[in-house]
Amino acid sequence: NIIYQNILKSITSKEKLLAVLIDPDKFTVNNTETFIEKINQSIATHIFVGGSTVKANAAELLVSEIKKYTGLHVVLFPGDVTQITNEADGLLFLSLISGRNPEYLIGKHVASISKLKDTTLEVIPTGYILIENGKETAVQRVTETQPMPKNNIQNIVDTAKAGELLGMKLIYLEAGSGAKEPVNPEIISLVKQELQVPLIVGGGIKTKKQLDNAYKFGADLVVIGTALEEDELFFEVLHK
Ligand code: 1GP
Repeated sequence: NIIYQNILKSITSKEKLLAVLIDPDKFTVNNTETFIEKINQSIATHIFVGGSTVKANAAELLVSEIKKYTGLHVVLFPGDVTQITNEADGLLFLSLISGRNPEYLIGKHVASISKLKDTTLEVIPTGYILIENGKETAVQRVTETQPMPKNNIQNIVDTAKAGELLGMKLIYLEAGSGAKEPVNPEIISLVKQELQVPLIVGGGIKTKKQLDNAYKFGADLVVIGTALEEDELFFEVLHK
């Protein structure tokens, strides 16, 4: 379990981790080489692949293309079972613990087992928590769950802690792809204080300042998707 060990190590060494999220549904496979080259020259440490509405096989095709051009670990961040492919290195086995839809708490997981039987993927159980950010997000729409109200921070903290006590190895605070505002610093910091396991933060991070803030308040790994997809110039402030 090299991917998880590396994440754990980063906590003690205080090295901050950055995952660039590529959504197979929004990404043109022909751009892979140039885009991955930019990732290679940036401070990114991981590549995540996944999305809420990906067509069958699109993820597999994209991952095998990505692997040609980078040595970074490619980790699946799947919206559905069809996105699971052994071409990747790891899999965030996400349970949407902010919601109360049994399909996304355990149903999809059961359905994925035939695919995972002989898998070479490093499977990392992850508690996934969707937080309200002012507008409806794809995760909310697809999973038919409500995000957690951002004012009830204690409830968010308790949810994260419950995930950890259930054995989840990572907790992911999600504002939703393309969120207007990232998860607010107070939430990050109060959740971080209660957790032993590493904390991932993503959704709506568009500036270096917001990235640094997420780290400052306790994120161990930050995920950026939309901002890099829409404006590759953002890579310039993320240079190694
Ligand atoms: C979404 O947290 C990720 O699931 C990244 O969000 O696309 O807004 O960067 P963005």
